[in-house]
Amino acid sequence: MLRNKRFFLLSLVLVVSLLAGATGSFAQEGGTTQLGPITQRIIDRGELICGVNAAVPGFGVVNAAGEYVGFDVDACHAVAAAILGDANAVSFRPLTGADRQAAIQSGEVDMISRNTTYTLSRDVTWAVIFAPTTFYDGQGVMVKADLGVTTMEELDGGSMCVQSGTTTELNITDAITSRGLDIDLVVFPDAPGTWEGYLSGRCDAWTTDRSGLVSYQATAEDPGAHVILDVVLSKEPLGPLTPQSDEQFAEIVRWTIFGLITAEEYGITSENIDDFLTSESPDIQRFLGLNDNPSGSYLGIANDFMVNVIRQVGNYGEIYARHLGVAPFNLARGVNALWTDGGLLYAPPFR
Ligand SMILES: N[C@@H](CCC(=O)N[C@@H](CS)C(=O)NCC(=O)O)C(=O)O
Repeated sequence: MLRNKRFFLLSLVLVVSLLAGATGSFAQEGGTTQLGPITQRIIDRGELICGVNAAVPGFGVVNAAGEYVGFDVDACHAVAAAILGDANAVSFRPLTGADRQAAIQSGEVDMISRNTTYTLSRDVTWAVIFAPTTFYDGQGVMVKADLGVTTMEELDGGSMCVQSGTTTELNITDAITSRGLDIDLVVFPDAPGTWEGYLSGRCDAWTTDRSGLVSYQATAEDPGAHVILDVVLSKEPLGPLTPQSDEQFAEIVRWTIFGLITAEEYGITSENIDDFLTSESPDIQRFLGLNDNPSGSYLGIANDFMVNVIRQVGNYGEIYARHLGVAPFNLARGVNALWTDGGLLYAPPFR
């Protein structure tokens, strides 16, 4: 009787595992990759839902045609191309700094790609997985040129505009305290409000990520009227993030970002990708999933997923050049160059 019961239970476990395997798993050499719940829901709905910025030109903004565009926005397009084979299968949700935690925890968005700093407390308390850093940044301070200020110390006794729900707000408090300064913080809920507050004279200075300062200065009516001080108050490694509840989806996002960096390293672009499809190089064949070399199959997605990503979105360098390397930003790559060019961008091998 007991043996029969055991046999029944064992068979039940086997059938359930087989059924689970049949729904949303991809066969691959040496095993199967079970799709996680977020990957599965993206496939079922036929689009990715991505939380982005709508207020930082160059990184995430709505253009005149009503489309979301920018460096961070392209990370969403890349993930859509990786999973669905269509870079345009994305729906965007604008998020302010303070909206981010609730949006990712409630499942309102599948992922966020919005100048978000990778920190210990966010990693743990937001229950998220940060993808590789896509933009190494640091916090800066902007003042009006006619104020004649060149250092933080000269702002003693003055005021500074800052946005709530950001690392910026926390860092500036530390920076003021550690320097023994007396600077009043005037807090706003979003970037346009903070900028307007600074412009209208509510504060003497504006502090945020240097990328944000460059973005607003470059698109200001008179860029020369503002100066970004020669000070970096923090480390702000910015990149996408996904819920901890789906490690498999996080792997896809992680390797899509690594793929963008790797493509730049190999010199594979949206323009020349077809030339690489017949490459004799084992590295390239593995990276692009050609000639039965496993690549995307490890992730449960199209084996040649990076071909779709590069063809439709381009490599890291192309994305950077398209949004940040052009006027009015003309932002140098700096530490965001490849490691081979003295920068910090380094992707592990596709092997
Ligand atoms: N990297 C920082 C700051 C990010 C941030 O929210 N920056 C502001 C100022 S540039 C922004 O993007 N605001 C846009 C908005 O809230 O609409 C963080 O992750 O907290």
